[in-house]
Amino acid sequence: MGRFDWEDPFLLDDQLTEDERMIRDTARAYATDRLLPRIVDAFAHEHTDPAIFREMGELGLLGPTVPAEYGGVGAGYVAYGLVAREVERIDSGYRSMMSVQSSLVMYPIHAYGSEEQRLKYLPKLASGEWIGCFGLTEPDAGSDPGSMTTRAKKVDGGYVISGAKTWISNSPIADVFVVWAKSDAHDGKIRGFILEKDMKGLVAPKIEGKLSLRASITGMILMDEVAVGEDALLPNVEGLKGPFGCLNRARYGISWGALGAAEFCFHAARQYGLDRKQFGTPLAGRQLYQKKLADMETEIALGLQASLRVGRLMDEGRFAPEMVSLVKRNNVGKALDIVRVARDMHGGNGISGEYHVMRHLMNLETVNTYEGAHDVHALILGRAITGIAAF
Ligand code: TGC
Ligand code: FAD
Repeated sequence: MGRFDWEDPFLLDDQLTEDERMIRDTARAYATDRLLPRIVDAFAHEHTDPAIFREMGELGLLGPTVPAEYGGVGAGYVAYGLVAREVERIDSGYRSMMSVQSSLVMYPIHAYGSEEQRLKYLPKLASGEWIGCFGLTEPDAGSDPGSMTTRAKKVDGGYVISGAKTWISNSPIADVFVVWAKSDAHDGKIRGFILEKDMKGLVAPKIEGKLSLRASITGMILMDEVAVGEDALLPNVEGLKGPFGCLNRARYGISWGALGAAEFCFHAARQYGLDRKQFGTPLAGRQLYQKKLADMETEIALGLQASLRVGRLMDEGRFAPEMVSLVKRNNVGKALDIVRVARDMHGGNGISGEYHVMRHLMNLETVNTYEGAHDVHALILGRAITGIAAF
């Protein structure tokens, strides 16, 4: 007979390699010791601490899948997912900072960049000395990025880029901007460009007053005839598959991360129910309370197994984007349900910052929308199931 561990019902831990457990433990210790003590204040005051990038960089948590010669640690995608889970256990905004840097900035420079671009940018992004952002979404092109209007015009020796990107994580504090634009030199196809802070014509104003993801700064990227050289073009990809190749990785990481937030709230609701007595007994002794905990544990355990499977397939080069849509959509949707129920189980205390559950709930509203909204992933799956695109 096997043992049953309520914190790890399917013995996920046993399915990891020694190296994966080590990276997971490093991320967990950092998140608990360094991120948890800061988050209540950071969220309340909408404060993003750029030092977090350098701290994560020191521990090898930025771009962990990038090979060591470029500053990464050459880890696999399961390890990357485990890092996302640990960081998002504390806050989705901190995971967002990490996953944009890793999957949306370092990945495209490594996968689509020239050797010069890799050597120039990746080590400083891996150490957190430089902060990166990823500009795909525009005011009139969100779920439909193919309708973007940002343009790269060919000029002697390079390009001139004009357009506006919005809802861009990290942009107001970014040094490096991976921006997607339609290029007239390439038949109007979408191409990636690496822009830098302080380029003439580029500004990145902050979007103030978010009620979600308040510890992660978000802004616009406004480009008014930004002149760049040929060396700014990512040479090795063209079309929407460029940005989507990055999104596959980030969405997969989110599928782990959202469950980290859900686990935090599940554990908190369990402890709250054991400690809190009403009608003469702990709330955790009530059937309704236990059913909610059982539902939470079930969805978290199933979701983690699914993400682990997709991660293994990714490491074997056998994943399909639809698998990522399935786990991103399911795990974030389930996490949102779990966290809302956990908020309810905390009663009045559940709305206060120090219990964390309401913050996770507000954050997951963003996570459900970005990187492909919940219903957009349903349509991606619907297309695969029926062969008919219903976007
Ligand atoms: P569609 O016709 O489906 O495809 C156009 C081209 O792209 C290729 N492709 C993919 N390649 C790799 N991976 C994928 N997942 C891919 N999906 C599509 C496809 O093969 C085709 O290639 P080619 O060579 O034939 O041209 O394109 P569509 O315009 O019909 O797209 C529809 C849809 C809904 C799938 C897509 O537009 C979509 O996923 N929309 C959601 C947009 C989105 O996710 N935006 C995210 C912005 S970044 C962000 O949110 C960061 S937040 C991060 C944080 O803070 O953590
Ligand atoms: P819309 O596309 O307008 O969608 C609105 C609603 O309509 C959604 O419910 C959607 O599911 C639904 N919908 C859309 N199309 C269809 C359809 N065909 N059929 C049925 N329903 C549909 N973007 C970046 O490029 N880089 C970033 O770093 C980044 N960071 C972000 C950080 C935050 C905090 C937020 C909130 C967003 C961020 N985004 C980023 C943008 C994010 O990816 C978009 O918000 C997302 O893709 C949805 O686009 P939209 O907001 O324009 O919504």
